Amino acid sequence: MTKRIDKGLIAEENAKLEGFLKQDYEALGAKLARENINIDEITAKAEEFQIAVPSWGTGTGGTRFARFPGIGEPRNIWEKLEDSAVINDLSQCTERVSPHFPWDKVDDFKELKQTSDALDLKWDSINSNTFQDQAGQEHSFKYGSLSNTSAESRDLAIQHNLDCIEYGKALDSKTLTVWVGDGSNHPGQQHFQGAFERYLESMKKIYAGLPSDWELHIEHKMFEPAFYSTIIQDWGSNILAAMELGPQAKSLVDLGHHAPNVNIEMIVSRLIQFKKLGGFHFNDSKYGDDDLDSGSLHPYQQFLIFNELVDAEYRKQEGFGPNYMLDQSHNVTDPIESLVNSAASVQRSYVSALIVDREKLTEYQNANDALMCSNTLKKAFTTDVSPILEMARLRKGGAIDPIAVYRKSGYRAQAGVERPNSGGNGSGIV
Ligand code: PSV
Ligand code: MN
Ligand code: MN
Repeated sequence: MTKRIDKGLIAEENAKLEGFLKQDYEALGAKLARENINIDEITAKAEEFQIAVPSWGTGTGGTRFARFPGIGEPRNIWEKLEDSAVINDLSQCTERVSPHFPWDKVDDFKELKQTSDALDLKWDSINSNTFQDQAGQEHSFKYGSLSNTSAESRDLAIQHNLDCIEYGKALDSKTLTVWVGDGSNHPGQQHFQGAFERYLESMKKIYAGLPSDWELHIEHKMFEPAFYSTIIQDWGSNILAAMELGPQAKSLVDLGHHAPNVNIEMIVSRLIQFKKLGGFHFNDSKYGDDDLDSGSLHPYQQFLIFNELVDAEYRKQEGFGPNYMLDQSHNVTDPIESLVNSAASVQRSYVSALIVDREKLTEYQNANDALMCSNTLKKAFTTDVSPILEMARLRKGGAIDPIAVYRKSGYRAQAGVERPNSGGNGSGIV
């Protein structure tokens, strides 16, 4: 097995930076104290923060034009777990992995659970896949899965989701995430209402198979692979489906799945208000579902989303507790580095939102002082909370500078030796 990141190396590298970190942390602590914020309380919250890593994200992504495999890519779910353990060793905020079936091929789930336990990893939401046909599949998903006009194709898709629940039980997961590629490419190709009725009928059968302590997360996406219409194209259809199914069904927000310029943070607020916010797939984008690294382009949007999430936390909103996950495609970077960076970027948004002066914000809102409302948010956003993130990692045994430690560890080069011929990421993208 590829070695984890040596704790000794982490300690050695941390020792070089600890003195500077202490100075920066004290300076930030003094600044925050002037605002009546106790820095250690914020750091404790940062230490609690967790975001799941997608199993498919540990391999190099690609486009429909090309994929350029990296060195030593994981060849199976066991190797993806090894990489996930490394990400968590360094970041100390990614102890959960979200699998995707059947991309992740597993014969023995008991063995897989033992492996994840040994690596101190847990399982997040189970992702089903009915957006492509598998080898030898009897009834195709070419014209849809859960909404297909063919009952045989629908039954196959339903059964796959029920199987995913069983896999999840073995892994001690509590959530099933359903994203389907169902839709149409031509006006008139599909009867909108008929297709949505078939989808709901299928989803009801999946919902009926959910254990009582599970949630079913519905992921919407505006376009792709269908380019004219998509069955769950936006949060409207999403919440309608979730409401129709029942309290265990909630909506999942993937940041790249909206029309350009849509106010995602307001969608988040609406979903929170109606107890329908199930979870997130974090990524960033410029044009569409780009799946770029979280916060690499729109860190303020990410912060504004966390402003809503922290507001719900602050108000102790009933039924609030979404799953956080990354869903990215790493085409030109080492996926481990991107995932470590992105986890920290999302954690940063959380921490920045924690230092928003909510009492003042409410006062300004009630007084209709638009400028000061905006300034209150900007003040938190522009405060550099890096020392808090670094201290949280240090206190949990992670790396102050995770990318530097990772590069020094030589993990990727070693993976290249131990994983020969690793040309594929098992994600089905070629
Ligand atoms: C679809 O674009 C999506 O965001 C869904 O979450 C899929 O399961 C995932 O990407 C796969 O990459
Ligand atoms: Mn997604
Ligand atoms: Mn996507």
